[in-house]
Amino acid sequence: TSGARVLVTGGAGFIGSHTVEALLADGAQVRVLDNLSSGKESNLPLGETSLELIEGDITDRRVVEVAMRDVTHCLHLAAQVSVIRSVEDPVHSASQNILGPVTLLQAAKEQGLEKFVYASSAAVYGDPESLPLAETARLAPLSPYGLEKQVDEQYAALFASLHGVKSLGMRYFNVYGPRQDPASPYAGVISKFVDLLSKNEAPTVFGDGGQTRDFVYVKDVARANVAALFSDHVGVCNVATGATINLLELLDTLRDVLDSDAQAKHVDGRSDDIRHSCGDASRLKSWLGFEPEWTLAAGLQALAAAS
Ligand code: UD2
Repeated sequence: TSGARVLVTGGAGFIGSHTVEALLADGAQVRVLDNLSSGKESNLPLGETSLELIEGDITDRRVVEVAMRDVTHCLHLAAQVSVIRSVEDPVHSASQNILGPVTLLQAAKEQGLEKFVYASSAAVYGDPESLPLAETARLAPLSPYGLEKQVDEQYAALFASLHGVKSLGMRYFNVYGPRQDPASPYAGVISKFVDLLSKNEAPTVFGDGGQTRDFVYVKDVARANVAALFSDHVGVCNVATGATINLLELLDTLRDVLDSDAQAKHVDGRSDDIRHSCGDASRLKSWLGFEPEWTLAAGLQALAAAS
C-alpha cells in the first residue's frame, strides 16, 4: 500500500470512512471525493496530511477528472444508497448509480489506473433460488437500485474487455457498524434496533422475525476493500460471512449486549422483503485471503460501545 495514491468516492460515508482509516493505517495517500449528501466531514480524520477531501459530485466530469489526477487506485463507493428512494425516484437514482460509475470508469481508463474497485450489492440477486448465494447465481434484482448495480457490473466488464480497466465489484451483504446513522434512508435493521433498545424503546419487527441475514461488520468490509484494491483478481466478489442469524435471535443478543428488556412490536411483513439471505464467502477467502475478524457478538458489542 505504501506509495499508493487512492481515490475513495463516498469516502465520508459509512463504509467509505472506515475504509479510508484502514488505507491511511496502511500508509496510502488518500483523496476523498464526496458531495456530503449522506456522508459527513466529521467521519474523516481531516487533520492527517495523507488525507485530502474534495467536495463534489461523481456525475460532474470535470470534478472527477481533477479528483483522478495522479491517482493509482480508485475505490468507488459514492452512490444513491436507498433502495426505497430508487423506487420513488428512479431517474435520480440511475443518474447517480449508473452515470456515476460510468463517469468514474471512463476517468479510470484515461488515468490508466492499476485497479478500480466499486460497490455492488447483494441486491443484484433478488430473491434467492437457493442458499448460500455464490457469485454464479442467477441475477434477478427487485428494485431499480439492484438493477443499477447489475448494470454497473456489466459496464465494468465491458470496460475491462474494451479498454483493459482492471476492476472488482464488491457485492456487499448486510453491513453494520458505527456511523450507520439509524435515521438515514439506508439504515439497516441493526442500527435501528441498537438505537431503540439503548433508549429502552420497542423495536418493530416486520413479520414473524424468522427472516435471516448475513451481517458483516464494517471494519471487516473495510479490510476486504483494501485487499481488493491491491489484489490482481477482477470480476465480482461477495462480501459476506457465510453465516446467518434470524431477527428474533438478533434481538435476544442485542438485549443481552445492551442490558435491555424492551419487547418488540410485530407488524405486517414488508411486501418486498426477502425471507433468507446468505452469501457464499469462498471467493472472498480464496481471492482476497480474507476471513472475517469480527464475530457478530464482538461487532454488536463494539457498535453498542460507540453509540
Ligand atoms: C439489504 C440492504 C439493501 C439491499 C438489500 C438487498 C442494508 C441496510 N440494506 O436490505 O441496501 O442491498 O439488502 O437484498 O444492508 N426489519 C425489521 N424492522 C426494522 C427494520 C428492518 O424487522 O425496523 C427487517 C426487514 O424486514 C428485513 C430485515 O430486518 O427482513 C433486514 O432489513 P434491512 O433493511 O436491514 O436490510 P435488507 O436485507 O432489507
